[in-house]
Amino acid sequence: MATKAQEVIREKRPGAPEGGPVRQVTDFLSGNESAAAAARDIGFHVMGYFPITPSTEVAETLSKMQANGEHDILMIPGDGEHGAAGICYGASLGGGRVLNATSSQGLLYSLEQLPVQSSTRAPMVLNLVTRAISGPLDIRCDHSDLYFALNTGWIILMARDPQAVYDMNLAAIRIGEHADVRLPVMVAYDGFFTSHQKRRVQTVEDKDALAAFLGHVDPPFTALDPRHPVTFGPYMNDPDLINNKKQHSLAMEAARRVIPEVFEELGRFTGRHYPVVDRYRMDDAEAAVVLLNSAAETAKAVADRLRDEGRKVGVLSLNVLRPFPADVIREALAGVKAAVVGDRADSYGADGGNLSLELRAALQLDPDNRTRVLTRIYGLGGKDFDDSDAEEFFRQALETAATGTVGEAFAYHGVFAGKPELKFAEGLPAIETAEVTRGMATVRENAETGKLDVELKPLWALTEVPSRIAPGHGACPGCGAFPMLHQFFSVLEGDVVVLFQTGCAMVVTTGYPKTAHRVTYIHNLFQNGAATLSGLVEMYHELIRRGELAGVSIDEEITFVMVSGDGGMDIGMGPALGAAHRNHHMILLEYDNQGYMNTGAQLSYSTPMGHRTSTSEVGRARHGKPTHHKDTPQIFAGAHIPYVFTASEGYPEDLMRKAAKAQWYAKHEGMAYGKILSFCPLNWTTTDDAAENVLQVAIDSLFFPIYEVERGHTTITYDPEMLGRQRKLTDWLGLMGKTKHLLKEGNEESLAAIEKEVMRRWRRIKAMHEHPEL
Ligand SMILES: Cc1ncc(C[n+]2csc(CCOP(=O)(O)OP(=O)(O)O)c2C)c(N)n1
Ligand code: SF4
Ligand SMILES: [Mg+2]
Repeated sequence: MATKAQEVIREKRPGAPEGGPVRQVTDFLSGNESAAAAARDIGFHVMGYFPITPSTEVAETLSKMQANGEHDILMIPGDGEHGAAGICYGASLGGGRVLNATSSQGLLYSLEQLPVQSSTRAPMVLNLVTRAISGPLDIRCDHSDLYFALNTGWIILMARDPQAVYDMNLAAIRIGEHADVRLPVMVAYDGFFTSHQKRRVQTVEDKDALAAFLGHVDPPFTALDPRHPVTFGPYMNDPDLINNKKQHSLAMEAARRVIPEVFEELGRFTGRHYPVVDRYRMDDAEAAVVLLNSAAETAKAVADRLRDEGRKVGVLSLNVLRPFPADVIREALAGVKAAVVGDRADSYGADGGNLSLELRAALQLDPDNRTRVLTRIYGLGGKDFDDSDAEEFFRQALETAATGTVGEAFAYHGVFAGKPELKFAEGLPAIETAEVTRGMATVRENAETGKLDVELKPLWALTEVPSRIAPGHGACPGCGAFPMLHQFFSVLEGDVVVLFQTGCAMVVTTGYPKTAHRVTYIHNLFQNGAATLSGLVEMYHELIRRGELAGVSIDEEITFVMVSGDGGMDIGMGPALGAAHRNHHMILLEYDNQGYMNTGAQLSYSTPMGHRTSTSEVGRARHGKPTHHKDTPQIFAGAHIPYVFTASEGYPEDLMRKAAKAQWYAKHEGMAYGKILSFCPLNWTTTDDAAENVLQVAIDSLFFPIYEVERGHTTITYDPEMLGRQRKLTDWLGLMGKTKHLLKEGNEESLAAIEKEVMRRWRRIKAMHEHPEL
């Protein structure tokens, strides 16, 4: 019997309009733009997101649209995808419509939240723009992320082209919110192939008709009705948990029925029809190729050609991956003698990826099954799947159909043995300890002040220290990250091991098979670098303690340095603070370029208020980032590590003195953290050679105070006020394209808010400088 809530839902769904498809407009959109257009048209209440290539553009496009007043979705930037998924989960418990978009590591980082959401039956839509998962890092398409989603309990719709992305987003609302289903829905489309290729896409023009099609759903339960309190997620174990899971399974079964119903209605509404399984020239096919998303479209063109030659071939691809349409597949393959199933990800050790394994399982339920199945792992890391690949798949399927025997049931397609005779080109030789141990800085403890005194050799002498990062990396001209890293590293004595978190400095220095690093370098994803390095530091000390690292004494200790962008101090803040609280002997060095630059200048929490980024656009309805910049040095000061500093490449002596202190503290007392303002001409929109002036005015306008916190005591090491060099904040904002709008009429309020906050923070630092107890 239908519940009250279900009756309400059904009542409010008038369905497709009578008399043909709804009024639509034709646009020329990429897959990501289609997802954004669908989001705009659906009018989600909340979007929680975190940028990751190739899905970032969904949030970026929505940000542009928002600045132009085209929608009013509340867009909440997460501190990482785990946070974004949490935001989405919370928002969906409130009952409105919720959106997210992610890829690859983003999906994996949020993975543990996904079953929490599906098991509490909280619908939302997540656009998964498929991309290879790390490691090694690769930003291009395969389905290794998607396959991890299969056990999350989410419905998964597949979108083979930008039009399907738009349509599936509409369908996702109806399916997920259906009273018998109530599950979150993923819409999966191929990174770059679909996300970035533009096609003609029809979007709904008649917004009232769309609103009627989508209907309005009062959720059966909401977390926002205090008169009817609800417990979401009680502690539960045997025997309730298994019953709970059975209900989840029943919801998936209901989706099996609901999805074709919704697709049919969508077909009437838009004129575009989506079967659960797309059968292309399958009617009398004897040999088939089974593929997901864009690769299936390539195979279709090849199938046409082979059909012209009289070959009985067809292409099967899925529009729905969860629930897995086993019955439909079995039926579609009933007359097929051989099928090559292409998996764009491996399930290592299982002799197949998930698609082929599930397809095989579906077939074996038919006692009369005669279809031979070959699994081919293809297209990993964005490797193209072109006509010749499809031809090869058909050839293998036809051959198996003709002979009735399967040669190789499982194989990788498109790999090659390489040329073992070719050796790696030798990189630059390792840096000898003596080369970099030149006594450039002499550090002494000052018993009177309780601080360290540093004596530096003249600056010119430092230029003779060989760089631990070789020239020839691929950073933009004028990029500030490398001059400042060079300044910092040239003071460090002895051996150094570095860990770079994901970001510009990492990406531009290690394009396989080359590396610009002349010391041992580790990359870990930017959510976990600090934890990784802390493990290595402790292993090092443990090996020394046990006498298992021959001949190493404390005086020749390795210095461990993690290099992170400001974005890494958002998503990786938890592990970084964990490392800080454990006080490992290491340095955390943050180059702050005020955004996620490597992925195209999205806002980070360190982006100052009002600054334009690709996710805080400027337009008539929005004026840049709405919140103030994160005060990361003060967060680390609050963790009471021995040494915290800020610096700028514009004050090399100050920076180098601080580098020497950081090394001393990392060696003798524990963690040192430093934030260095790092020039990014590309995204700050300045000329390449503007670093000196822009950084100087950032400091003189008091936006970026230069100070250190040594054993809890704050010292301002360059005070523009005292030196009579203070500048107006507007002097700084006027220097960059990303902030010029703040000086225009209509931004007075934002400007006043920024000025007030900058002064408040400066006064606080000043007070701490003046009062040793603060
Ligand atoms: C879990 C995860 N989410 C998102 C990304 C995409 N991503 C890689 S680097 C980066 C931005 C890094 O910003 P920041 O640390 O400030 O370094 P920058 O690029 O500015 O130098 C993002 C969003 C990723 N690789 N992994
Ligand atoms: S985008 Fe900015 S931070 Fe990244 S390499 Fe270019 S200048 Fe440097
Ligand atoms: Mg950055």
